[in-house]
Amino acid sequence: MINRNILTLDEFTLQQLRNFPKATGELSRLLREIGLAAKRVNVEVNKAGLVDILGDEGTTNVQGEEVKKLDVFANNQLIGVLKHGISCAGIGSEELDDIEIFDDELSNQSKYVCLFDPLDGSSNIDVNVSIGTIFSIYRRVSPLGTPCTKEDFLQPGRKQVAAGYIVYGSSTMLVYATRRGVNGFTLDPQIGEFSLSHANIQCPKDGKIYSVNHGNFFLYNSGVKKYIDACQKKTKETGGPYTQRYIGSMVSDVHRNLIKGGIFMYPGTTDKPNGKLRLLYECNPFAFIVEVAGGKATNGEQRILDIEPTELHQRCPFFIGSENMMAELESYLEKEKS
Ligand code: P6P
Repeated sequence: MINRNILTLDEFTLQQLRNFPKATGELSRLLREIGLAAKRVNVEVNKAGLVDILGDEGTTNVQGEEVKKLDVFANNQLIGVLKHGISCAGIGSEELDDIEIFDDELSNQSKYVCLFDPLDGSSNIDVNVSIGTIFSIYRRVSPLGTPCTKEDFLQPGRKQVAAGYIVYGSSTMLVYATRRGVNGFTLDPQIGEFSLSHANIQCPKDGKIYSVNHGNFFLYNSGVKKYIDACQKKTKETGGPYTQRYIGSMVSDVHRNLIKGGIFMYPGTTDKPNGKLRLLYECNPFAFIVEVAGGKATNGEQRILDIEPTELHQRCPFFIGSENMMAELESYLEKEKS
């Protein structure tokens, strides 16, 4: 007996559709397709220790990173559901050098394109640390009825129609945002459906958690170092004490800070001034989600969502989290500029 008080993802997206009678239902269908791929990935992630799906695929992806078998599986699942659906004209993926244009009659009529990191944090797979899938959805700028083009994907993050992630953690959660709000769905293994568990997620304006890789401390610029130093010196009287939480899996780190309040930083370093994280399918989706929830996201100089992309896999420094913590960080960065 399905508990009618708890909406499934499918029921929720259809309910949202009722609020927009003119909507075609394409976005709802696209979100449900991503949910289906996530359920299939979840099955493999949950048994990763038992079957020969662990370990490296023996290839390296466009990032030059060893490709884990689960990476390839997750990438194939997402491409499969979106290519055989009728709600997406093409995709960009961390695992693919270039975009994949679906170029069939129905897909060419689709309004949307999708970018994703199919399995972020995959270096953690072998040691059972939470990992995640991140996705970003844009309305095409190319004419309907034609194959999608690179320009459909190189849009600033503020143009996103929807964005979300799946975190394969102690439970499996799908969180997605549209301009109407951010909602979280927990996979209910009894019915095999994502069920609404975190309605209308708001990012607390303040927090006591800061997340950064301290191993790179001496490679950060002085403004970042001074902010981290300030975090370590917070007392009860100055809004602390803060705690440092960093598990090296961005989806989990940002998800925790979104729910509890906090700041996540992946700054540029002296050797990698653009940092490590990818603008299109890591920074933009999370920036959209956290801004809709009331937080902020910048590259240290400008709003992430205003960055005009030039390349599919470009990186950018990344600072995201609670509004007031981000404001304090920015005050340190500004001071060092002057
Ligand atoms: P570092 C995982 O590989 C990832 O892309 C993000 O999920 C994570 O936040 C970051 O890299 C961790 O990188 O250099 O701190 O190990």
